[in-house]
Order: sequence, then structure tokens, then C-alpha cells
Amino acid sequence: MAVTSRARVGIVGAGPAGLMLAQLLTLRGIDCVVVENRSREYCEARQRAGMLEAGTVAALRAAGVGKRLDAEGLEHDGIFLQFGGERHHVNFRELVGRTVTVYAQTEIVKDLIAARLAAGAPIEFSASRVSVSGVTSDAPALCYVDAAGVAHEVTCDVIAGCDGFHGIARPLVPGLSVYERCYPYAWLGILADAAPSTDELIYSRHESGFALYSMRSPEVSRLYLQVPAEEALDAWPDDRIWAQLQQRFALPGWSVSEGRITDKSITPMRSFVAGPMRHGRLFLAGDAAHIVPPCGAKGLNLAVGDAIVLASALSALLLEGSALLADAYSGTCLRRVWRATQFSHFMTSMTHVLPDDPFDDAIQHAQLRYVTTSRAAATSLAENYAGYESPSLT
Ligand code: RFL
Ligand code: PHB
Repeated sequence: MAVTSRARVGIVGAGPAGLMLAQLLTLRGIDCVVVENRSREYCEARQRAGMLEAGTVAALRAAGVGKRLDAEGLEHDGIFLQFGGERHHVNFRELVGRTVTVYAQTEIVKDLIAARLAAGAPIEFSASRVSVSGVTSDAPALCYVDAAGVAHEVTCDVIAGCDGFHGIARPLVPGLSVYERCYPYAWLGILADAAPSTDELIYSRHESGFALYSMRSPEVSRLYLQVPAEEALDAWPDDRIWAQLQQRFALPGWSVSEGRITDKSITPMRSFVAGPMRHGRLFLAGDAAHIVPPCGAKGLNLAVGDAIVLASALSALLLEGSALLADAYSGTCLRRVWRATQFSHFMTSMTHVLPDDPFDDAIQHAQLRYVTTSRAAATSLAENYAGYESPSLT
């Protein structure tokens, strides 16, 4: 027999989308349960995103989790675009009056978990057999077995599927429209104990492939290399990685500072959008509904954006009985998602090398020259990178 209980909102997944939604609902006095199938340690260590739009920073502050972000986040005025042996600065602050901030997803997840636990609200980590039922009824249920092996059935008003790309929520939406593009390359990402030798991120298009220079702190670098899709990690010993990074970022009198590699992984690149993001009383948020290639740094920002829109919609629905925002939720999110999908596709296509494709090569150089010489083109890039129509907490 399962232990039965009630919560207004059942949240599946303790990634940025689920944790931010839980934080915002709690601040509005709406109780929720958060069920996560991985351990707390795993969630807090999973290396992923790092670049936050100004709107995301403002939202995290307004949600009461901005203290460490303000102390440790690295504010950036723009990015460098490198190609043809030259490095060009695109200055967002000057072009659109906004900045971006490097603060790792691991730290946001830690801050949100700490805030929830400090408020006395639990998170069911290491849950198993997580399932959702009755989403077209008035009382959907979230069932799971907790870490101690006890079965639970939580009756809710609403379920939020914040369980990422491989979760259980999206398949519960019938008649989903799916739009997908898989790219013929992947990103090999490393974390290294090395002081970054650049103050802004460098997106470099080189004949050997794309490379991105990012960072996590004044002592830790985060670097990525374009590698073929389906590439094995074994093919990339540390010395090969550093040699490729030195080659792809090379400029006279400048080099990448090297150090001990502490994390290494390969991520496939895909664009994926599924809609509608709602079925009955089930709402999808974040990677559960959409994935963008990481070039352009949109995934985490979209996940936080969905959580903001959903928190307002659920407050109106559950506290005031108004379904207006809930009915508009999917359309509101998908408009922003498609803007970010187009931008990420644009950034990826402009900088990643397709072997033996001279036409694509020439188009890329024409586009890179355009965004680094035309103020109008640079402004468009800056406006999208810094966040176009990001939802805010009001
Ligand atoms: P997440 O982070 O995948 O969290 C989903 C959570 O749900 C759990 N889960 C389940 N829980 C219970 N029951 C089940 N059946 C479950 N199935 C899954 C999972 O364990 C997990 O804890 O999704 P969310 O919250 O939507 O957040 C999305 C972001 O994580 C993602 O979009 C970003 O990391 C993407 N991304 C970047 N985004 C940016 O905005 N800026 C960046 O600079 C950036 N860089 C990146 C990235 C993603 C990368 N990878 C590895 C995909 C760089 C990389 C390399
Ligand atoms: C990162 O710091 O991990 C990062 C930054 C910018 C991107 C992707 C990833 O476009």
C-alpha cells in the first residue's frame, strides 16, 4: 500500500526548471512536491551550462537565490568571434545595453536546492518508479518509491514535467508535434584547473573545427571542441585535446593556458521542439519540451524562462481560479523557444565546419565578416545572445 498525500503541484525533476518552479511557487505560498530520480550529489555535480542572460540573473536574484551569484558570477560585456586568424569583440553592453554572466549550472542547482531545504521543504532525491496518471482529470497523481523503498501516491492539482529530454512526462502528451534537427558533429567539453587566458568567451571558427573558450572562475577554464558525431572519448587523450585547442584558438603571441583536466564529456548536438507544452493538468517545462545546441547558450535560460511563465500561470490558476495564463502557457513559451532555436541554429551553422563543403565555408565567412563589420548585424546577435523577450518576475 502506498502512503497517500496531497500537494497542489507535483514537480518531476530537480534540474534548473523544476527547482526554479518549486522556489517561485513556494514564495507564492503554493505547496509542491519535487521528485527526482538521481541523488543530490549527482544533480549538484552534473557539468553543463554556464552562461546566463541578464534576465535570468535578475530572476534568480528576485527568487532569493542571487547572493552567491552576485559574489561569484563573472559579468561579461560581450563575446569574441574568431575566424581567419583574427579575433573580433562583439560588445553587448555598448550595442544593446545589457551584459551576460558566467555562473555554472551546478552552482544554480546547489543554490536552489539549499534554498528549498532551508525553507523546510523536502526534495525526494533518488526516487524510483516515478509515474504520473490522471492528467486529464481534476486530480492527477504523482507516484514514486522513495530512497528508503516506501511507495507514495501524491494527489495534485497540477503536474509539472521538468524531467529533461529523456523524462517520462513528454510521452504523456498525445498528438505532440515534434520538430527536430540533428547535427553531424558533437561537442567535447573539458573542465581544467587553468586560469583562463581570456576575459571574454571566444567562439572560434577554424579549418580544423569550432572551439569555444569559456570559464567557471578565475582559476578554472571550461573549453569545448567540435568533434564528429558519435566520436568516442577514448580518441581524445589530454595531449590531443590541448594541441587542438592551441591550434583552433591560435593568435600570434597568445596561447591557451593549460592545466589538469578534471572533467571530460561528449555531447551530441540537436535542435528539438515539441508542442503543445501542456496536456490537461500536465505542463512541460525546460529540456522536457525543447533542446537547443549549446552554441549560443540558451538551454538553461529557456528552462528558467519556462519556470517563470509557469509559476505565474499556476498562481493565477490555483490562487485566483483564472485559467487565462495557463491556457496561454504553451504558446507564450514556444514563441520564445523558437526565437532561441533559430538563434542557436544560426550560431552553430555560422561556426561549425562541415568537411569538404566549400560553399558552406564561403557562406560562413561571409556571415562572420557581416556580424563583425555591420553594426546592425552585430546588434541582432547581441540582442539575441543577451536574451530577447526574456520573461521577468513581476
Ligand atoms: P535537466 O537539467 O535535464 O533536469 C531534468 C531533471 O529531471 C530528472 N529526471 C527525472 N526525475 C524523476 N523521474 C524521472 N523519470 C526523471 N527523468 C529525469 C533528471 O535527473 C534531472 O535532474 O533539465 P532542465 O531543468 O529543463 O534544464 C535544462 C538545462 O539543464 C539545459 O538546457 C542546459 O544545460 C543546456 N546548456 C546550456 N544552456 C545555457 O543556457 N547556457 C549554456 O552555456 C549551456 N551550455 C548546455 C551547455 C548543455 C550542455 N549539455 C551537456 C547538454 C553545455 C552543455 C555541454
Ligand atoms: C559554458 O560556459 O559552458 C558555455 C558558454 C557558452 C556557450 C555554451 C556553453 O555557448
